[in-house]
Amino acid sequence: MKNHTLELFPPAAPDTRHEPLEPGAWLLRGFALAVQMPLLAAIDRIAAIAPFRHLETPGGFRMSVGMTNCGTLGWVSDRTGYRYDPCDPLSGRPWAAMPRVFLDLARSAADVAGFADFEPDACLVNRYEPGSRLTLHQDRNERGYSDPIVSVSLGLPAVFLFGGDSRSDKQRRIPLQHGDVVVWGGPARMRYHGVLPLKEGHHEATGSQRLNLTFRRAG
Ligand code: MD3
Ligand code: FE
Repeated sequence: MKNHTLELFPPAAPDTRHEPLEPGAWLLRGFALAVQMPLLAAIDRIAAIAPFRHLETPGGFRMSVGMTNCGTLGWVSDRTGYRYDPCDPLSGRPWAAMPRVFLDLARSAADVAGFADFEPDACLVNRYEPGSRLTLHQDRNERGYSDPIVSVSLGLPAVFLFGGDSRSDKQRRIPLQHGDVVVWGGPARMRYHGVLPLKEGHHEATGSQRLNLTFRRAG
């Protein structure tokens, strides 16, 4: 018999289930909620050192997502290409150190998904405003692909596009909410992915924005 418990007694607390999305990919709903305040405070400190900026793509387009980084390496883009850089090209200075709360969250999420001993050295911080989007792409600037990528969503919800190993493969739409953490490793690591344009809205934690952290082993 079908279990109707959740329909009759919906959880009063936020949903925190762990859902395998595809081989190698785990959605940990609400996994970051307990540390949302320290995460947001740390993002403010990171952005005080290296402000959010709209990078230029090698093709000359301005990215609609604002970006900054922390860790020993940061992801940047300019007319010469994409790369990880130990310094912020705007200031010539190193990125902020990876906050302890970032490291602990990324490591424990990777552990739950079966990737032991994840040691990220880079965290790209993405800031979405209404209309900001990320077109379909692969993450292939890291030195190796054996480590997972851990992503943390904060603030306004977004629709994540999870495609295949070819750009033209059909994409699945996955709504991501405040506090959700996703671990992408193994066979999911090189999948094409993107984010649909952010809808207008207000979130009590971030106002009119969505913030996304992606933890990587880049070097
Ligand atoms: C699946 N960021 O920064 S996070 C990115 O919401 C990026 O800001 C999106 O894609 C965002 O590169 C999506 C989820 C994500 C990140 C990396 C992946 C999914 C991934 C790498 C491989 C497969
Ligand atoms: Fe990506």
